[in-house]
Amino acid sequence: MIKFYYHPSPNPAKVALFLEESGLPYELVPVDTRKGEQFKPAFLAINPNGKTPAIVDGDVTVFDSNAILLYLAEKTGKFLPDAKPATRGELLSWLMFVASGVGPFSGQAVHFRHHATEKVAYAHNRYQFEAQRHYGIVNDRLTKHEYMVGDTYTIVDMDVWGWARLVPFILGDDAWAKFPNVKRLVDEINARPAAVRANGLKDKFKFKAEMDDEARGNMFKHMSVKAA
Ligand SMILES: N[C@@H](CCC(=O)N[C@@H](CS)C(=O)NCC(=O)O)C(=O)O
Repeated sequence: MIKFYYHPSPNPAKVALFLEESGLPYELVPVDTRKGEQFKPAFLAINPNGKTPAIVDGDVTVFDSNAILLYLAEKTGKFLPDAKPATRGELLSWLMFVASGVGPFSGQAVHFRHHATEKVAYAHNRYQFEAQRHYGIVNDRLTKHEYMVGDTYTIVDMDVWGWARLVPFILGDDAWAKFPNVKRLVDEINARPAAVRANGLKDKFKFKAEMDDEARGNMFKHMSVKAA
């Protein structure tokens, strides 16, 4: 059975959604990142990057939410668009766009909006601007197409959903007004029974909720470890 290394946060949520959508049997393994469990040697052997999600499927180990989505889609043949080369090009492009753009810029936008221990206007403005720019591109895409790739719900929509559920937290309470088609997709996915089950996984364990000194020490290593 697939072991799914999970924390209730945006990147693991995408994998939770795929697993629930596909019906693949899996065992949930909690990794409490605010307590520093991502740095245990046993977990670093699975993901040297020390971040969730990761999966172990027999003798196959995959880390990074985007790699896991592609692996699981190819394994099951589910939630992929048609196999035409042109569509495959779109799938890979949008998957990498979310992996290298939407995810990292959303993460940094959240960091400087909510967590930075000093207010840094330059960093805040840069990451708010870049995160908004990325959601603008997704919104334009979803203005012309019902789903991100092809005419059907695929892993790219799941990939977008992981972070886009949190648009008001990332960009401010009024941000949805700028991205109505991203909201349409998020609302549609949130209403799916698999998404309700994926969202409910967080209640299966008691994860540390406080963002206190212990959590900051584990999540924001630059505060305690100097760069070489
Ligand atoms: N590119 C990775 C990013 C993974 C990532 O940043 N995971 C976060 C949760 S959303 C995490 O585990 N953070 C713990 C830490 O940074 O120590 C992916 O998409 O899986």
